[in-house]
Amino acid sequence: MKTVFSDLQLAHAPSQEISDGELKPAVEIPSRAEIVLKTVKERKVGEVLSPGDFPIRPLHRVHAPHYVSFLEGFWDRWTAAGRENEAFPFVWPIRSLRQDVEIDHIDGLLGRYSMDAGTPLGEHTYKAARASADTALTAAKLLLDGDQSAFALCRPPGHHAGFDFFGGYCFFNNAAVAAQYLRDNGLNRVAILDVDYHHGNGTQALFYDRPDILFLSIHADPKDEYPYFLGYADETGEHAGTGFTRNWPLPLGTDWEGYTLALEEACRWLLVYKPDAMIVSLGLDCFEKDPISGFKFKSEDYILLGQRLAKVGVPTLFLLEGGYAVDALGTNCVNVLEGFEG
Ligand code: 6XA
Ligand code: ZN
Repeated sequence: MKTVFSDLQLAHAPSQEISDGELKPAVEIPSRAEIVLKTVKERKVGEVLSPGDFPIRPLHRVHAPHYVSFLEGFWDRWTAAGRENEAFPFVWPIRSLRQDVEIDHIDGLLGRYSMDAGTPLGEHTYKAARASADTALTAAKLLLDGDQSAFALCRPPGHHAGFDFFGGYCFFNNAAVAAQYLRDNGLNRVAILDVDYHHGNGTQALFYDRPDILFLSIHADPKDEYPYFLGYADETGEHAGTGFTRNWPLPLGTDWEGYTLALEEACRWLLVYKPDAMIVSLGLDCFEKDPISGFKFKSEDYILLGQRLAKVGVPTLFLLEGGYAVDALGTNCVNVLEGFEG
């Protein structure tokens, strides 16, 4: 299986994040990608390719052009306002505040285009996020060109990012961009299986009314875990997309055994849907030692996950999402890829 990776993705290097009422060391850091790349090479998963340069169009198929422009111009505006540290949003246009006024202030814009205060933006964030989306697109193109599987070593991750907002360490929704690209280039049905510990709210929302992109997600119950406001079992799609979203919220403390029932159900949906390709939003934060999560996967369980996904029997694009136990991240990730390849 080929891996796609770009060094530019390392340029987004946040130092701190806001969590638990503190400024803590950031967990979505470049070494995550570096250890995965190192393990891919050591265990000889396959060739490592650099992404191609894609035009802005595939990104605009998923994200609002004004949101993309906001991210692109953000650092210049931020520094022009006299700021020099990483940026965090802190005010949002929620219920009873106006949605219809045009915002010009950089702090207002940060709130307008975000869902949380936990996602630092820095000088090179846009460049890295673009490279991450290009990584996903390049891997998607490998499938279109006939590869049966590919691994997009994406960073920053994507599944929380929506049409016009960032959050949960995500800026561009790499899985969604890849799915739409596959649709735009001849595939009729694409499935996204999100196995990150957190619900992929951005991906779900982007395709909620569409039958051509099935979204399946297994994750920690949002009543106990981020993102709290989406990812419940009664969310099953709307309009033409009714029945084409499925969520399996699981209790904190879930281990591989507790997970497999949901995974089997998700695989059954995949068999019925018969997608032309499947995208796996591969978060590795179900791992027992993940510093921000509460599931109990062991490293060996990731081999089983890969083996099970292979049985679905469709061209598969693996795309890195979360996972913060850096020391084990390479092992866990390559376990999935090797399990898949058999
Ligand atoms: C709140 C937790 C963000 C979750 C990030 C993640 N700071 N999403 O791993 O999949
Ligand atoms: Zn996650």
